[in-house]
Amino acid sequence: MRFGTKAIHAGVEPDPTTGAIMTPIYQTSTYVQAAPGDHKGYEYSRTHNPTRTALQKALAALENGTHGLCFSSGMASIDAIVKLLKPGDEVVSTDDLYGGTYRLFTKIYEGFGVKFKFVNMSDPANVAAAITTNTRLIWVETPTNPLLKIIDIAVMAELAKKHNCWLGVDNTFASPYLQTPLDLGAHIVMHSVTKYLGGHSDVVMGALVVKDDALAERLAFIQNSSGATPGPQDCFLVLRGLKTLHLRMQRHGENGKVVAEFLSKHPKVDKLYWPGLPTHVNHAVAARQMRGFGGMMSFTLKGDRMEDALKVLAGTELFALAESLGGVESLLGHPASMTHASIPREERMRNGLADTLIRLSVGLEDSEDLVEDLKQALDRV
Ligand code: P1T
Repeated sequence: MRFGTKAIHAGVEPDPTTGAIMTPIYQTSTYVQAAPGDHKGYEYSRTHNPTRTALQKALAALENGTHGLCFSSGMASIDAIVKLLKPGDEVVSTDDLYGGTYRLFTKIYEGFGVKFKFVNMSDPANVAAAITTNTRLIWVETPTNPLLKIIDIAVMAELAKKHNCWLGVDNTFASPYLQTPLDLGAHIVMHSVTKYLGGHSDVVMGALVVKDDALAERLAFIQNSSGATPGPQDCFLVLRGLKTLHLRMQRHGENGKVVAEFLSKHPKVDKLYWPGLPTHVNHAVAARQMRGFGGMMSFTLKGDRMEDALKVLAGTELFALAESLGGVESLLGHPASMTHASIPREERMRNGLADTLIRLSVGLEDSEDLVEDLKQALDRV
């Protein structure tokens, strides 16, 4: 089955009792048993819920995996992966990554004795140099948030295989429409479902997809034991969102290209980070491992003055100033004070995340309107 057909049909079947074509919202915490242990596969909704099961199957199919696991947020899904580790284990992670992931790693799990190294993964030699016999996980985000670096998943998979550790890929910025890391050798693919998969800025959720039965069993044990599972109403909303994922991603990419081309020629724009530009430092890897370049990008202004960046951030009318991304509406954000504020400034500076960086999540509006909006905001500078 091809991607669009899977987006609409995978995981969902007409409801067995009524024939309802849409998976019902099974708003129940528990299930009646005929005798102890004599049930229909559902005992308690933290463990299993039919609406969640349908979504987990759909996500597994879209990522070309065999097991999907949903969590109450993207962070809860990353948290479940780190719970596979024990004190003394090491993680090699990308240096440019979502601030919340950095915070979880350094402020929570370092306290439990797990060690994290953050390296520029655009050069695989940095990863190879950071791996020790204690390394259990290579954690990749690609494209990275917010600098849109591209990391070669297949090369990371070779390193993971050689050193007998897991490769986990945060696929939030790409979505499975643009990139399927399990096909490139990753062991675990992770999503902030809040973003493109949900697609309508109305749900917070996370997910993991794997294709190894034993790993799925361990993660399902953690999912149930820690209990950060989403409710059925949210699962329903994501099931609905998935049905248009292919159409939305296509349009995000088309609009992204128009906006990137506009910004790339604008005299006030200095650096522009969008992997679809031939001038992007990792464009060749992006063109090889992705099926398009998406609608996320970041830029700085010439002169690098904070007051100018603030004029743009406050000056757009269509692009709303907000955290998050991947919804139908366009958003812009200021990583240094918003999504990445939990990363110490020296660390951000070292990784090239400027105080003046502006991040765009290009939505599905008419691209001419988006360009006009950015143009008038840049005119204020
Ligand atoms: O917000 P949550 O659903 O818990 O997902 C966390 C997360 C994980 N990974 C990536 C790449 C992310 O971008 C996020 C969340 N990011 C934002 C809220 C943001 O605006 O960047």
